Amino acid sequence: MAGEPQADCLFCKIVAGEVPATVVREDEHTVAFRDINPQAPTHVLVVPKAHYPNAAALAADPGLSAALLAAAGEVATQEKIDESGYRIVFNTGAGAGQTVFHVHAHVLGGRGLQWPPG
Ligand code: IU
Repeated sequence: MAGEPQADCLFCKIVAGEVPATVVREDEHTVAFRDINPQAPTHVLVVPKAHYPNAAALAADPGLSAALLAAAGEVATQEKIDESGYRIVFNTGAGAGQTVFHVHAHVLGGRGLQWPPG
């Protein structure tokens, strides 16, 4: 069923507290934790607690999609990167660099960010 935890999913395990992570924010629907391999001074991943493999699949739940984006914005405020500017990225598909197939928003900031990304 859509959204059900997947036994082999790393981020489902982080959500369940079975794998440690540095959690910076949590609410009823989302968890935000620091990326283990940060690409910027602030690099936080925001995930829905429910399992959806990517952003396109998450779009089936508009309320949860909105909750995830709101949480990403709140992380940016909490991390004090909201005024300097930050980037929210959903790598979608292996060809775009997605390596963990539980949808996650990368929240990146704290340095200048180039466009287009590599
Ligand atoms: P991607 O968009 O699927 O490539 O992002 C996955 C991210 O998950 C990537 O930035 C990793 O550094 C990060 N990550 C993590 O934070 N903790 C882990 O145990 C593993 C990956 I594996």
